[in-house]
Amino acid sequence: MSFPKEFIWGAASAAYQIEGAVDEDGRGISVWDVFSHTPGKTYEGHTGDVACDSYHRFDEDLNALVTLGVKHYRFGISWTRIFPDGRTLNERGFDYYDRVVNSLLQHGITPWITLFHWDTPQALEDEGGWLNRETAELLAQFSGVVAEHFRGRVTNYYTLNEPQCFIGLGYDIGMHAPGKHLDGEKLFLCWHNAMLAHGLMTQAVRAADPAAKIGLASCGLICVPESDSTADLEAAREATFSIGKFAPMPLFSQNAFLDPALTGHYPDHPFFSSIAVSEDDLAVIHQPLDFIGLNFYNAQIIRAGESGPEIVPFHRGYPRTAMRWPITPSMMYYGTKFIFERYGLPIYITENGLSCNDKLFLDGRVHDPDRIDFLNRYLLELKRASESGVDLRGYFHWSLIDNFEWSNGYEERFGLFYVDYNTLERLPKDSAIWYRSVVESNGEVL
Ligand code: GBH
Repeated sequence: MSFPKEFIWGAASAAYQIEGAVDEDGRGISVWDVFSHTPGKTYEGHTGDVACDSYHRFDEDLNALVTLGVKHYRFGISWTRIFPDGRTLNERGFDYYDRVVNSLLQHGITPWITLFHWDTPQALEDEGGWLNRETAELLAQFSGVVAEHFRGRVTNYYTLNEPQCFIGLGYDIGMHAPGKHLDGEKLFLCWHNAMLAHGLMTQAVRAADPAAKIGLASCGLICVPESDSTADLEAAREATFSIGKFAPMPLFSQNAFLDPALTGHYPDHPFFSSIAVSEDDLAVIHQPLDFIGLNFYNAQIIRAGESGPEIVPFHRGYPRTAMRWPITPSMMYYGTKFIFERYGLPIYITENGLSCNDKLFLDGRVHDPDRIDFLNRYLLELKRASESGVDLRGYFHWSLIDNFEWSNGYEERFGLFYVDYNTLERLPKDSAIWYRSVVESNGEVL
């Protein structure tokens, strides 16, 4: 027993975080261009103007993938390269992605496209962005055009990446683009339009390519039990799906997205009933999917208390990443188990990783034992999940290379490859070489 023979190993990235070339070949500006250029919004005013310059250096990214020996790459297509103002098609926008897809295929690497990783066209944002249903319809139109364009070359698609973040961080707490502060009905309206986008995107991709395989990429609170007693296990499961009690906001829950998308119902919580939603809309949101993608970083520890689940605070000195996110490997086991048992679909880990204070050592290399230890722990728990019957299909590491970490700019390094931001050179960290051995052995070296 171990990972299944067909288990896939990959790495992930997102368009705005790596591409740069923000005004080339007709690209339009997105909310992240505007937000990152607004003083005070990102670490030291960092922007994605150049990022890793992947737009001109895809060959170097390809080399990185080949070095890892991965046969799968998850990356984003920038909406504003293809529809600069959200409405007008710019065919030139495909040139770069044609190069990417064709060279991946030539190297036996399967492309996995993320259709939306947060880069709403600013022209649509100026009209209200996710407050408008039309934003959802236009994103679906874009998705259909992408699937049509790549039919025969690309089979795998993710619709939305983490609506929990682009609505929660973008429209509620304002920490991400477009930096708005909405609440109540307005916030739910944005959420509902994002859910509609997911459904409409799925329909549009299937219409353009009936052979397409489609999933979503969700995040949000995962709770792990303090002990392996049945009481703690059930408390952790209950807490994971109990909206608004343990997560910072109601929408920051896995089931805020997964319930409507996979069961056709919003969770039973006032936030999700602040506006009456029609059965027709719910039917649009509830589309047959091929898999669930989960972005897993950290969890909350829960125990069974006298009157229901309660939080077990992280003790002093609890292990944390450079970003101070707690290290909670067992989420790979419990999180995938809870979600598999609730929804029954095959699961891919679409993101998992950490930022470390990576730097060049005197010997000219990047030694990152913290990343290797973190991954070893998380992947062992993923293996345990797989062995215990969770239908796990694959793992994409976040991220292939260091990149623009949103409001944290280039301060946080999530890559298996170190990027020297002066020369833009990519250099394998120790973890890259280690991950290669994991990939080669299908996890036997863990
Ligand atoms: C993902 O989002 C994004 O998809 C990706 O673009 C990004 O680069 C990557 O992760 C790394 O950040 O409560 O302080 O312990 C991350 C979503 C939301 C994960 C907040 C961690 C809890 C942090 N994150 N979450 S904390």
